Amino acid sequence: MKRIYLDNNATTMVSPAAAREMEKFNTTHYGNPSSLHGFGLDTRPELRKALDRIYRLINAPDADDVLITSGATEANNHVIKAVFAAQMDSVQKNHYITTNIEHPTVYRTFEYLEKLGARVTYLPCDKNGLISAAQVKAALTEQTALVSIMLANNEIGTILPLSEIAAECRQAGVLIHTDATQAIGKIPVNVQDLGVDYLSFSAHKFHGPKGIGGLYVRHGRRLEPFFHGGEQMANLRAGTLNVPGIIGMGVAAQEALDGLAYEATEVKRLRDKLENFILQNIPDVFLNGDKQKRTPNTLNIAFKDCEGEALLWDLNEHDIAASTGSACASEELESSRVLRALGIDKALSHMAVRFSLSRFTAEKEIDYVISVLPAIIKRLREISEGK
Ligand code: C6P
Repeated sequence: MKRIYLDNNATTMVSPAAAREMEKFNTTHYGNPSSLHGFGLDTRPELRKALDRIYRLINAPDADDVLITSGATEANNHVIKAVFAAQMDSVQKNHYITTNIEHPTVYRTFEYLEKLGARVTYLPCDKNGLISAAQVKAALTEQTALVSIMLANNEIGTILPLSEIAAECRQAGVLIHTDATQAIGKIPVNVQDLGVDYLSFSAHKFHGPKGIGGLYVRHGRRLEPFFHGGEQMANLRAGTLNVPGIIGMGVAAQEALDGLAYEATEVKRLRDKLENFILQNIPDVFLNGDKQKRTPNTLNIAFKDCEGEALLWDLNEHDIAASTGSACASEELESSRVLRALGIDKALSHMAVRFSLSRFTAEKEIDYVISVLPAIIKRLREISEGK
């Protein structure tokens, strides 16, 4: 059997259809869309088509903007720093609300703003990784400029009640941003139902290419430019458009939308098969995150007396790829900040592993994992007990 990839929250395989389309725009239709000749002009209708597909994926009305970025990192940095820059002259609006389970591209950006004088409230999640609209309401003040809360968590998959949170923000006249990077392609994401002002995403999390993503901006919401020096993206982001990337993201967006029912049924069934097997057959295991309010592909589970890193190595020896948490924190010695935010025992937080599936995960792959996992865990536990 070929290698088994269960780390789809870190990144996904580019879908064959997206890869095929991108190839054309790398080799034959390689013009710069800003150029006034055939090579450039040829790309424009295809770019429009790709953007339309991206709008449809999040149900964005035509009047709203989707700023194409290099991914969610840029989108998160852009919106948070742009709101801060727009409020710089206002001592009245110097407060920000976020959570203690955000991706580092959000919370580290807020930590940076704190150094520049911003006041930031980091709302604590409950033991399942949930944040309530009531918590947000209680934290809102006359000074709050922006609330930034993720839609789905990357490590545990918990889905947060964003439409209720956004309703509280609207009521208070405060801007609301959500990082939807881990939600898109896994659950329906509809900016009109959510009622958010800004929303970030990355194509490589839904079988598009790396280095491309976007920031949705509701009509009428202000956004300071981040990159200056070009008229691209209505002067909001200078730089030659990544045409193959946008085209690939467009195809992936269409496929992600078409595949949502499959995610909710088949991908979830396979995730549940793995989860139920582990819970029923391996003693002393602890599920992290909310069992119900969770993305259908994600399973974060701690195996007592089994170091997460060691387990990853053993899985890798069996050609199975998983992770202990966020890929960008894989070099950190400290255990996951998200798991510690759940209040779980520090030692146990070092024993967690994230399995994340995709629509390309086959049942026989899950069956293989199930067939080798008990022996791997048993061996690692014996080592840890010094047997
Ligand atoms: N999370 C993970 O293993 P970029 O790298 O810009 O495409 O996406 C950053 C990002 C932003 N928000 C969330 C919620 C994310 O999950 C990620 C990427 C990966 O969990 C890599 S750290």
